[in-house]
Amino acid sequence: MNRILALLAALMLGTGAVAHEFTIGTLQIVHPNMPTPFAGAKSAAGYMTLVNTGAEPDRLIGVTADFADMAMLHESTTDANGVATMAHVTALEIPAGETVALQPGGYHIMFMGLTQVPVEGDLLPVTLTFEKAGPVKVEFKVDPPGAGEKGHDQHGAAGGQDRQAPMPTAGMTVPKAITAVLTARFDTPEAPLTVEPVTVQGKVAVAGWSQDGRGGRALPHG
Ligand SMILES: [Cu+2]
Repeated sequence: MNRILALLAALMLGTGAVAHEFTIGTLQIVHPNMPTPFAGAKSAAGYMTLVNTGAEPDRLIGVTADFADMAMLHESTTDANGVATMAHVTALEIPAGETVALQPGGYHIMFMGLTQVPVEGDLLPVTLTFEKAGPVKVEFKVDPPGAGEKGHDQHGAAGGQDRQAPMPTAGMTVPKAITAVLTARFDTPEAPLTVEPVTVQGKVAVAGWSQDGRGGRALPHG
């Protein structure tokens, strides 16, 4: 069943996307991909489908890539008022026997501070670390620009803009990095963004924000 889901997920990726996959233990990593970012982009989003065919849950707890200063797991959500927010997620659970999709508008890997220009067709080496299965080297395929990039633009609280502001670099603390990401993504001269102190509680980082009379908390799921 999961095998079929994985294949379906791979097939539904659209024209031009050729599926590939990697396996470690009972985990399948189906078609890790990055839609070609805009020219001059400082960051890019990556997607994939994770299938756990085993009897035990596992968790994605780390991402590293040589082609970016920093790679992070993000979750985009849109509330009832259509306000999009994103949050840094420190771990993503893949329950036993289930499939978790990283896709536009939801979970994604964000590669920040690109140190090389991704070109369609490239296979970019990335190391994913799972809590139980351990580290696995995969290749993110650079796919045609498409829906993925549009989905990622919805990070912009002020209407989906993506200004590609400078992204934080390695060496920052997690709270500093989150504040920098929120500010870079959402702050505009017309609607200045206030990011309240980011607190890290165990494995959960909480960022409060307010902008233009609205406010909220960017909360990763635990
Ligand atoms: Cu993101």
